[in-house]
Amino acid sequence: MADGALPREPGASDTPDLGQADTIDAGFVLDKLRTRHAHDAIYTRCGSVLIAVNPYKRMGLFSEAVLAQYKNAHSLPAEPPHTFEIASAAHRAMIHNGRSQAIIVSGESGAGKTESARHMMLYLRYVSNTSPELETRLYGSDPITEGFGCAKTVRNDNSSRMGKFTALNFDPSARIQGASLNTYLLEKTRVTQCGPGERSYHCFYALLRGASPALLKQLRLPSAEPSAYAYLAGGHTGESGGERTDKMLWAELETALAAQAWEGAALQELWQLIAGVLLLGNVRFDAANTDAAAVEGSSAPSVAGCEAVLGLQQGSLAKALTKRKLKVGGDMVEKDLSLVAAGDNRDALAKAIYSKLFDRLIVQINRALAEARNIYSPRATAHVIGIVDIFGFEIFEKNSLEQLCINFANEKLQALFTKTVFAETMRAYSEEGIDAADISYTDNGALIQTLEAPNTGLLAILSEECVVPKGSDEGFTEKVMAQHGKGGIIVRMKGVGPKDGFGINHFAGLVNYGTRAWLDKNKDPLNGDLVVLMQFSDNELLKELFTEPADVAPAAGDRKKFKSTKFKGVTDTFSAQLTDLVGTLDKCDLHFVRCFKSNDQKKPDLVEDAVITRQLNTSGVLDALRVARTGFPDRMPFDEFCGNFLVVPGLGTKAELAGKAPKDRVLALLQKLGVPGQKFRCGKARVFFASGMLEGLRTRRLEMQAKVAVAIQAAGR
Ligand code: AOV
Ligand code: MG
Repeated sequence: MADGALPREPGASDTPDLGQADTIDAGFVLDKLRTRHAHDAIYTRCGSVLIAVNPYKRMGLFSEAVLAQYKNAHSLPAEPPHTFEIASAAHRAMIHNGRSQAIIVSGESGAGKTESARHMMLYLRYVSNTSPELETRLYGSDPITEGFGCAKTVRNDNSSRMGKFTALNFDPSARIQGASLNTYLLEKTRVTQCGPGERSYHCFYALLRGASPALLKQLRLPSAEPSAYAYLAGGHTGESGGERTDKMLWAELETALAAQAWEGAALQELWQLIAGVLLLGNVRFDAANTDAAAVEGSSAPSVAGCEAVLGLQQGSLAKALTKRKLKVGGDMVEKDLSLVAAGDNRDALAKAIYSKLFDRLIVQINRALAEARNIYSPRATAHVIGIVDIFGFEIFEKNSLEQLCINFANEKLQALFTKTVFAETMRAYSEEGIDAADISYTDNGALIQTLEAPNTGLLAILSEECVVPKGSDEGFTEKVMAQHGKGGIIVRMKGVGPKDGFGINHFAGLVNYGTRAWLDKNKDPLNGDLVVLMQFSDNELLKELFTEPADVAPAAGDRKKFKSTKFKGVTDTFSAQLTDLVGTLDKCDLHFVRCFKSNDQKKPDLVEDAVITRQLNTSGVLDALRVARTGFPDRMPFDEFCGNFLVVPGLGTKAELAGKAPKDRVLALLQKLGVPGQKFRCGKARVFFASGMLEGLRTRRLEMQAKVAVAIQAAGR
């Protein structure tokens, strides 16, 4: 399709809304999605949810002409389904009902979440004015979050290795006045290891391939080849395979960082930290010394380079990596670390530097955004439109704590989905005496409780095990099974010992989790000596990153410290962030985009049935359909409806309906408006409308009012 053309639809006999179909089952939906995909109709409405199937090819669906088409649509849904339609629905709802809105984009890795979120941002930016400063700072921040937070994986050449929530603040006149960004759970392990065919974060390759030889030399990097660095050498060392080459990203990063005030010494320090991570990876320890680790002779240049770029005193790094200071009686003594412990120490430091730097980049983006906001509009924010782009549900052959966190997040979002699409509708129906007996849905409330309940939940048990004397992975697994093993949510894992893992029956299916190293992963410990060393760095940025509170996890068994500093594991922080996010989303009207992969080979024009079916099962889309088809998703109290429509010229005067009871007035008005009986239900105090009906009535009201206004003007001439 030529750029600028309108989206094509398969034909009049096809429905772009599965909610309108007569029969609903997985086979039917699969068939529809396949047919539509074959006609390049990648979007399908499913009641209030949009299904977006990744086409793996550019289709010209996002041109200015298409933007204008959705902006100028009289009412929704009136156009072919599109991510612009969802963004438009959120934008219009914000203006109409004065509430904040959020769009939750979910789906498997590589399904198109980040692309879809980008398209919706594009739309919101197109329909609302904003200042040039905000434009550059918000949209210009993209290369930073992508460069430092995305990486090539086997599933996606540009995979987001963190969750992201972008909020746009609107002033009372619906202009974008500000924005903010939150990120969740950056994947730290990728900094020190990446599997075959995968890469570490894009920024490392951008630096090596994009920076001048002079800069690389200043950064003490001995080679521009990724394969020269141990942290990168284990994975794919070529380009990511995406549309943006590493050199292009470097150029974009230079501009984007400058726009966030990363200039001069600060910018130099930033790249010094990235170089420092690469050099740290090249520090090897002598394999012969297993009990008392020592840096290998050939690693001396890496150590020296690392000390230079990290602003450390000569000779201080090797010592801090291989020894630990202990207090014995009143004296400090040095204890040798084992070969394994020294390696862990080095990797923990690299991960800490990188993840703290990433957090700092986000803080800086938010600072710049806040400044731009003050320049532009000092008025109070009236509403927010937020977009959540978060890692989808993960079921791998081997699953660990990372998958549990990701799947926990998906359970929380699924609960919002359930609540929005099903529970609220059901409750409203029953309150109003409308029969909806045959609509059922799966509620995951019990599972969420099993994971997050204070004291007894799985996450609480994990953090407690991190601080009790002799806490262990096996002990944790046993306690979880003792507490939850009989409820049917957490079950024994087949094929492993009872202390090595468990299965969890998620809404998307059974996932088996191996629990090895969970305590360490949750503690994410960093040797206190290294923290102190960083705090004395000459690199101001590094010093600042490590001077923030709560750097050191308490040693196992240190209960006193636990009580006083309240031990916070990785999962506690994540769980708190999630609660925060869900709290924000709870205050918003929610819209959902479910992204689907068409096949596992990233190929255009190919639909694999098993791949679609897998996603239908994990997305909750079929359940949503059942409700969308039978349900009446829009509702309005009788009084509000009369208030809105009694004033419409030509529908009868207030006096005519004055004596009637509210419900009879509504019925009379609906009759005058010609609304068919199957499109609405009257409850006790509210009237319910089938999907799209209310929006259509609103448009008609505006049109009728406009007609009368024109007539009055004409009469006045
Ligand atoms: P994700 O965000 O869902 O994965 P992306 O949005 O990065 O997935 O999409 C993956 C790739 O699919 C993109 O780089 C594009 O090549 C292609 N793609 C996705 N959507 C479209 C579209 N609408 N039109 C054309 N190509 C598309 V992850 O971040 O891995 O969970 O962690
Ligand atoms: Mg993504």
